[in-house]
Amino acid sequence: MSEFDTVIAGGTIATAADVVKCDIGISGGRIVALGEKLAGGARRIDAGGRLVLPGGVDGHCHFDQPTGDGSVMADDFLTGTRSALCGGTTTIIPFAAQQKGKSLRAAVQDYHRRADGKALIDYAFHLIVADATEQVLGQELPALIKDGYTSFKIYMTYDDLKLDDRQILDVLAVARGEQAMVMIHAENTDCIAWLTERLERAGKTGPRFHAVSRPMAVEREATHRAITLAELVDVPVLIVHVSGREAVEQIRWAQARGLKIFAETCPQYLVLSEDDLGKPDFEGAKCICSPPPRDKANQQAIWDGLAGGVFQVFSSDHAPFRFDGPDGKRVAGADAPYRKIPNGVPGVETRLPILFSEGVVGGRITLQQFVALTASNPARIYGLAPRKGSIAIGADADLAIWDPERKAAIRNADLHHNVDYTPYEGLQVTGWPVTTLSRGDVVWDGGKVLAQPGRGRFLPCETPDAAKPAGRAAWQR
Ligand code: DUC
Ligand code: ZN
Ligand code: ZN
Repeated sequence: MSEFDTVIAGGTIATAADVVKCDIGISGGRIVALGEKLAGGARRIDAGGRLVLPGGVDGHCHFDQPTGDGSVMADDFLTGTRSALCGGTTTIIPFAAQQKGKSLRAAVQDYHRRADGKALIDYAFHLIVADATEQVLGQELPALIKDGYTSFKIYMTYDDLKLDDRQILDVLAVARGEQAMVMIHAENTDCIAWLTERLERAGKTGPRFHAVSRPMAVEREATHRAITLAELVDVPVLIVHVSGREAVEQIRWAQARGLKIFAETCPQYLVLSEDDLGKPDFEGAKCICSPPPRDKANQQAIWDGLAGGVFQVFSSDHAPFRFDGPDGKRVAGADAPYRKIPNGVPGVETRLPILFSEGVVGGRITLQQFVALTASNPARIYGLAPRKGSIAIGADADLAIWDPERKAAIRNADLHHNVDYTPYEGLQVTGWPVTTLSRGDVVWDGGKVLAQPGRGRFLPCETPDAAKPAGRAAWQR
């Protein structure tokens, strides 16, 4: 009998550090050998002419998350993970979201029920802390962090989710004490409300005014405030879905001062723009997300931030709402004001191909940067390394084998989510994952999904090294 269940032979492997020609030996779902001309293998996969990359870790996506406005997310753990693996992603981290007035622990239990028996690939949970009560701060959150839910998102806007500055300081202090990673949605809620009131009075309610109600200054101010709050508490934070230059400037400034500020951006800020929100016949609603897509100059600023190391994480922020039908983008009516249109774009399957094509093939980032941004860094920052996010002895054999030359236009008809559109329809991309392995199982090959519902496992996360404080903070002395 061979010592390997599977050998991936003849490929060029890439990690965040290196690009080398090397075979991979897999046994018991893990990588057990890296070397030239590995013999044996009950199964041999010819990766000649292909790139073999760590499977993607999507550190920000929303599947089957309850909403407060009657809308329903189109993807659950089955269709969401199916779409993910077809695009080369092998780990997802969606959100167990607390509802105001309810228990955080109950949200986690409910979210496990939603995932159980459905996921095709492995998954961890971030938490969303929407109600910073004494019970949550003193008991639920510390206990959940110890149980392996070591990262959580907080919001500076959205009425049903937002925390004020005082509450943010409280949750940051808990994160510091328990060594959790805090993700912050940074937009100034009062500015958005004030602008929206005036736009509505003037009858300016079409999808394109979504962007007018959330200009760059709204994000810039909140980004700066989030950085300041994190500095006061002396805790690292990660600013999610950064959309343009002025927020990038704030983060770069903070990083240059030695503050531990991490940052994430997403495909929609590279290839969509405010012009897409202005498409006629309500089509602009397809691209409504927050922060909104901006303009070409801001797209360039995001590229500069990716190439220059301001960003550590590139996620999809997949938030799937159907365009047609009563419970998606049109939940408040066929021509509803932008304020009532569910926020979010689908993108868990197209995340990697868009960054690969526009970034690596386009000469804007290196292949190693691509791997770092899409797999290794999110695994490390969210406490899943060394098991996930890299090609190394002992790591899970979560791999994506890419045809780096495959050219195609993105078509919703070819995607595997349960959404009836993609905002990237017609975008030409070069490179696509042709085979995906999850813990050594081939789950996507030859255009076919080969995984069974329920094979994906829940991953408790470690407290990330990045969240370990160095000594006492000034306010603790
Ligand atoms: N913005 C978010 O903050 N979450 C989901 C989708 C979106 O657009
Ligand atoms: Zn957000
Ligand atoms: Zn999100």
